[in-house]
Amino acid sequence: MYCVFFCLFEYNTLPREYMSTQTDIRFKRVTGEEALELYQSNDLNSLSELALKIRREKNGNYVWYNKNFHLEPSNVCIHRCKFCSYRREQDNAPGAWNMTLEEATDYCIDKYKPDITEIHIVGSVHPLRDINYYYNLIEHIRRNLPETVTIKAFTAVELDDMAKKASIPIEELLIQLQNRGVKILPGGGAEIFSQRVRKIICPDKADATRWLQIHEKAHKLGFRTNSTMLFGQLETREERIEHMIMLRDLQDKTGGFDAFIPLLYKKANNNLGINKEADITEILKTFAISRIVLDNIPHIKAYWPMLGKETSQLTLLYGADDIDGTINDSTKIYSMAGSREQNPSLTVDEIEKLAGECGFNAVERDSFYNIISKK
Ligand code: V47
Repeated sequence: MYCVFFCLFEYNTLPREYMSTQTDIRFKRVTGEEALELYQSNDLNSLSELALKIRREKNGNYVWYNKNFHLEPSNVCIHRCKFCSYRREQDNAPGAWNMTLEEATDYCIDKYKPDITEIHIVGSVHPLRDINYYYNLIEHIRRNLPETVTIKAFTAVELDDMAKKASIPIEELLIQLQNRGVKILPGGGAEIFSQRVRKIICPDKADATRWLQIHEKAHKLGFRTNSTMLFGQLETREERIEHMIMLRDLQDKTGGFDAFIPLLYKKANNNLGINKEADITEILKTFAISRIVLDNIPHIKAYWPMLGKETSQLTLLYGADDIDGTINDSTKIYSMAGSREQNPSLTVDEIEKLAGECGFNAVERDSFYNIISKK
């Protein structure tokens, strides 16, 4: 074990090396076997040290955040993902919602404050909504919110369904959405790429190949996109590393991913039947390994509405550099799955405190990681 840590720290002498795009420091690229060896280590201090070195080299002392809110137009979904606590079978099921265009627009107008810079739209694969609803939704939002608000919208799974229903190629859908104002794709729907696990937890939706293909095509059209991994469910550590390496390979080709977001599986109100969530050491290790393996993805995001504020704070010491945003009580996916953050909202002061208590500086960013303000 010592040997793997030692090798990775010896930046300049190693045979296969990765030259960071931002500085001259060279890091050795880890293999899957090395990553697994690091994962098996209980030396959390060294894992933190290594992940911190990499995050400092890429992001200095910054903890990035933005001022954002989410729109979740519906939770009625054709897919029956076993881990999902959010979906409902039909519009009239208890706890279901399905916003009309007017309701969605009014919601956005209500949530918007002058300093908000991003709206994150993610919902479900509704059985009856077609492509016109989604085109109109983006058009209405673009007309009603100022240009200073970037639209980040629709996971690869939602896009796959829209394109299939409309019988159009995914490129055409992406171009139509881009023309209407979508700039970024969120990273959802990736879950875990392992076919073995996907067959059990989400057998009927876009598979790993399709998810990666949609992101690749989006990158080629100029979209920035995020990537995620749902961990702490049925997957093994090996499968997590395979997932990361598949993302790393695509990033080598396109460079289009801005962030990787390890999403912690939450067990309440779903059908996966797991009664123990990943514990804190597994969470911290997963963040550190992500930072180490994904040497070509600039940001590791700690999505605090799911992790909780305290755990998110700790992940900053294990490679995370982005804490998502202020949210303003606008997402239900994680509160319905049992997150401690039942009405997630953070003020700028709270974000600055959260980062500052770990020795970092909170920096407000726009959707493309340009600095808006820092202290
Ligand atoms: O794909 C659903 C996850 C994702 C549960 O791109 C669950 O900036 C844990 O992708 N326990 C959607 N996770 C959310 C998402 C996201 C969130 C924040 C930021 C960004 C970004 C993207 O939520 C799904 C799935 O992996 N999810 N149910 C659950 N019970």
